Amino acid sequence: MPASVNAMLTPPKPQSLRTQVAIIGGGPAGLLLSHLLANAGITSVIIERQTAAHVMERIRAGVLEQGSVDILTNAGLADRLHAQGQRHAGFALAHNGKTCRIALNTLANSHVTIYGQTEVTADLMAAHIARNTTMFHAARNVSLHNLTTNQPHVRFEHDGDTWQIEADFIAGCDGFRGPSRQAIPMAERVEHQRDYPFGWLGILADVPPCSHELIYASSARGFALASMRSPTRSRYYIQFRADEDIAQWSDDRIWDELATRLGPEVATTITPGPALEKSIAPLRSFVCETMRYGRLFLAGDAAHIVPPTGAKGLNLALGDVQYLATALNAYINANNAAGIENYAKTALARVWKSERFSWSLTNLLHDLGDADSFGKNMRAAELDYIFNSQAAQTTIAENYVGLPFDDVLA
Ligand code: FAS
Ligand code: PHB
Repeated sequence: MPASVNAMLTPPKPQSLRTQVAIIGGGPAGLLLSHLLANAGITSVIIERQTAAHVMERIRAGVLEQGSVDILTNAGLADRLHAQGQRHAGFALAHNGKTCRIALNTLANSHVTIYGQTEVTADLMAAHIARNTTMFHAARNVSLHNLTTNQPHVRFEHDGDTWQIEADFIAGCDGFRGPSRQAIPMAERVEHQRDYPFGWLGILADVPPCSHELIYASSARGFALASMRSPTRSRYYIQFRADEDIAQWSDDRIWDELATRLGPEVATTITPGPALEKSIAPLRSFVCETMRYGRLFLAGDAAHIVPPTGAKGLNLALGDVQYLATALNAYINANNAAGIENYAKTALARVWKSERFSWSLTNLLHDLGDADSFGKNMRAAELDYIFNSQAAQTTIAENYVGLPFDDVLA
């Protein structure tokens, strides 16, 4: 066979790179992990399917636990967060026109910070550009190999070239639909899932928030949430049936529905305005118990999903990454394998508690469409109990501000 044809048939030798940790997914989990590793003198490469602009445009979460603020602060990534984030010492539950304030500062001796995931991602990206991190955006056909050997590698296409990243470890930070979890043989994977027959319709608008703190409302027409991004930018959500068509929901219809569900008192303080963004998020609870498979470690949405009612998604992702960075640092720089051995167990302990809180708040505050009046009365009775019990409010406050971290090296 002529050499030219042979050359054409033989795939070009992939470009290859060697690093200590290959990170799949350049969302908040992957971006933060690379920073924490670099702060410990450990090299990494980030492989992201979307463009950097696409990743930066995502709206998503808005509430940071104090634990997440501490992680970003200790990593030297929180200057803008401290300058622009809003500290909230409480939030309100609303039901049948009555509201109950959950005082996070007095009941749980802590608070949360309102600072959008978009801003967190922008800060992480800016710091990566400053430290010249190797990042491949718009990577295609990412695949994972040799996970149970001590020479795993990742292959992908980028700008028409095939790349192979040789690494000591692979971190799967590629979200719910990424390839990392799928690379774990089904026989090795233990998964738990609960889907909800509704989603959230979110709207972002440059109007002043209707309240200085968040309001979670349970109404006969379903759930609603009044949140914010800044004193001039508001974020609202309404419970949305999975079979509904967003095209049927004009901005005016959404503002009217919010006024109805948040109650007459709050309705007078809502400032409607044109939607900058309108999107639907499905609600799901999901846990993959196999957060480690050989040299592959999963973190964030790649391993677990919570309904956003408890504002835990982003916070759990950042918590996982802190555990993983500590574990990899101990192994690589101190030859201490305790952390990588404990990682899955330690991370899952916190994940399951946040899953429970998010699931219980979702069931409490949403219209579950259950025909039986008993279920409805159970929820009404539980809300009535919470509105009148400091003990019940304290439980909610403790979980909302974020549960403590264990020592992954212990
Ligand atoms: P992410 O999904 O943020 O990042 C994973 C990255 O992997 C993405 O950039 C993706 O493009 C990349 N990736 C995927 N496949 C890949 C492949 N084949 N190759 C390379 N890269 C790949 N939480 C809240 O608290 N409040 C909210 O209101 C809220 N809203 C949400 C709305 C939506 C639609 C979603 C999906 C989540 C929402 N969350 C919310 C949860 C959210 O905050 C997540 O928990 C958080 O983004 C998790 O961060 P990561 O684990 O980094 O996953
Ligand atoms: C948000 O502001 O996007 C937000 C806040 C609290 C939640 C979920 C989302 O529970």
